[in-house]
Formats: sequence, C-alpha cells, structure tokens
Amino acid sequence: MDSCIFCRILAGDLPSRQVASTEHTYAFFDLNPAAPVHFLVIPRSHIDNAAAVGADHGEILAEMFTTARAGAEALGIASDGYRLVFNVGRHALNSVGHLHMHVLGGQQMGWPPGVEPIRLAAR
Ligand code: DGP
Repeated sequence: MDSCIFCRILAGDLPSRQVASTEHTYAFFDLNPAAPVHFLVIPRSHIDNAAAVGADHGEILAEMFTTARAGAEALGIASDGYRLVFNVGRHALNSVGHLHMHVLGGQQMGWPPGVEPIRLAAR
C-alpha cells in the first residue's frame, strides 16, 4: 500500500533501524520508545491490524512471534522477560494501520496497562 508508512519502510522509502529481518517479517526500533528496549515486528505483506488477522495468516503470525523472540535475544532482554502488545482501534490508541507487534522490555513493567483505576471503577 503506497500510503502506508510501514509499507514504505519495508520498501526502503523511509529509514528505519533494523533489529531483525526474515522472509515474511521485519523488526525495527520504535521511533518513540516507551521502554529501554522497544521495537516493532511487522509482516512484509500488508494486514491492517490484529482484528484483520484470519486463518490464512497463521504462518506469518508464527513468524512474527519467532522474530520477536530472536530480536529480544539479540538485544539482551529475553532472559528477564518482555511484553508483546497489539493495539487495535481508537481506544487502544492504534495509530498506524499496518499490523505490528510491540516488543517492550529492559526494565520492570507494571500491570495492568493503560486504564486509569478511577475510570475503571466508574463504569
Ligand atoms: P500503535 O499505537 O500501536 O499504532 O503504534 C505505532 C508505533 O509506531 C508508535 O509506537 C510509533 C511507531 N512509529 C510511527 N511511525 C514510525 C516510523 O516512521 N518509524 C518508526 N521506527 N516507528 C514509527
């Protein structure tokens, strides 16, 4: 897709800092890191988001997970652990319409993520 920024990164039209590369996936550092180590794993074929994933995507998804693990090992965060995140839609603040897995690590994280307790209690 010409207008998709991650497709443009894959085409080499936009720069990125590579973490790992496989036949069907590409991993690169996030532009706005939210952890000491933060990279994204994307499929080379355009899929809009995690909600658009179907039964035909099984092989690509498995490769995304193995690429995430390889990147985590290469960057030294695998043994202490890391978080994998897929954002879907407005409430999750999904901003790029090309499927991507966030890989976050390098320090202790909290849980649960993202929802202010007071708003949760008010529902
Ligand atoms: P999300 O909110 O899940 O859609 O996250 C999209 C992420 O993509 C966000 O953390 C910032 C990152 N990002 C956006 N544009 C670029 C870019 O051009 N290069 C890189 N490396 N990351 C980008």
